[in-house]
Amino acid sequence: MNPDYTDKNPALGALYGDHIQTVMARHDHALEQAGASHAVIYSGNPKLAFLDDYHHPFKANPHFVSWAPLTALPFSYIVYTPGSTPVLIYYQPHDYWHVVPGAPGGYWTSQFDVRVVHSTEDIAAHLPEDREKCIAIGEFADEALAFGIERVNPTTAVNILHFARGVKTEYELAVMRLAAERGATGHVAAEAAFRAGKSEFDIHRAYCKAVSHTDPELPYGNIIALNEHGAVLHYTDLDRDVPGAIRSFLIDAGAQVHGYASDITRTYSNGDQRFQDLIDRMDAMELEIIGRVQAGIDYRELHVGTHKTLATLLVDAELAIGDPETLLETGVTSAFFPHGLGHLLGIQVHDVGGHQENEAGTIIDPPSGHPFLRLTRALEEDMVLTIEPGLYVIDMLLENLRGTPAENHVNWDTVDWLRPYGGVRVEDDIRVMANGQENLTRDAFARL
Ligand SMILES: [Mn+2]
Repeated sequence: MNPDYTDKNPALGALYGDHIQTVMARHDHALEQAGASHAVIYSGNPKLAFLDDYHHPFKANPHFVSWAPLTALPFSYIVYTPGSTPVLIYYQPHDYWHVVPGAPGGYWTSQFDVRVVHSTEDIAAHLPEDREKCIAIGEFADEALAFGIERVNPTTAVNILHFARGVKTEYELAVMRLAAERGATGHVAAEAAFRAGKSEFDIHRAYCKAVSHTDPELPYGNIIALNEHGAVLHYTDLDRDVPGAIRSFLIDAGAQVHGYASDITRTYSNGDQRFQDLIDRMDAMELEIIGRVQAGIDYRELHVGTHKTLATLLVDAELAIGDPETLLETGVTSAFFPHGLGHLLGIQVHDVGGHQENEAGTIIDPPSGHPFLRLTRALEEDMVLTIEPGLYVIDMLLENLRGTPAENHVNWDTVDWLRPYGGVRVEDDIRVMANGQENLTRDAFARL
């Protein structure tokens, strides 16, 4: 039986009060530093497609979601004044064209002074009168929806809040364990569809059904890649046809619970033992790197260290020849593994604050030669991040090695063998602990 993913889940309700205390303390600090007295956080509104009367799927302001598990509540506001119960202006339009949000209900209601409004004209009356002492946080496509607040998304406050969000509360960790479990359920269904010889499109449908998500509810577009499609890092085409021969399956897909994401990748072989051996090597390497995760570790070093470990793996798998230092220096490992080791995870799949050294917003650049690394911070307890090493045949990158000192360090025959399989990526979601880590993903698979 599936766990309770709703906002009636009593276990989440028991943790939510402390979560709100933490969120309020973060806003107390942000407001003080910004020299303001009230935070007005706008949920956002759907946007129209160009020259059309249809809206793009609504995506709530992540700042709003950090307060409440309300991912489908446009035109709503949270008004927070330090020392007072936060006010939730809950927009429930009179509208017979669409389904409107139901009456407020769920564990979150006890933490807010909820004011239901039926018209945007009724919102202003619930905002603080001294607008010059307010900051607004959100995307205001229509200036009128900021109701005269001129300080919109001030950098001082936003940097503080983004930096703080890197560390999760107990409530957030519980929600993310559920998101991991939901995603794992989808992965099991997707693997079964792959074993049954389905197309990418039908594997995708099996996944969405298992996690009970529409496409816009997925935290990111599913990567469902058969054969060489696995080498396209963000492959989202969903081929409708079953390929003539099915060799491999790379799936990078997550799920969400109350706006928090999981982000999980697995690679499967369709019976070929040599490719399975490569998957097993990558799986063991991923677990070994996860074993290095703990508070105080610099994620940049973890990423560069992965290249060294990968170099040894490439030699063992007969894809490369040479010592690890040479394979790093000549760019061989980067050609096989051209993306970052991982990123912060939370309300956003690539969560904010990954490059922030501090709450003032000082940026830590990725190490030279590794421009795509999204997390450069030192790790702290209760951060949640991904570890996702990969290895692919991307001809565009491997061809760049021709005519360079790297050329003789690549075993091109093995590259030719691997090309029809695309590549391998294994990704888990990891909570940083003081002296180790919690693997949200493996734990979730084990609970199924
Ligand atoms: Mn990821």
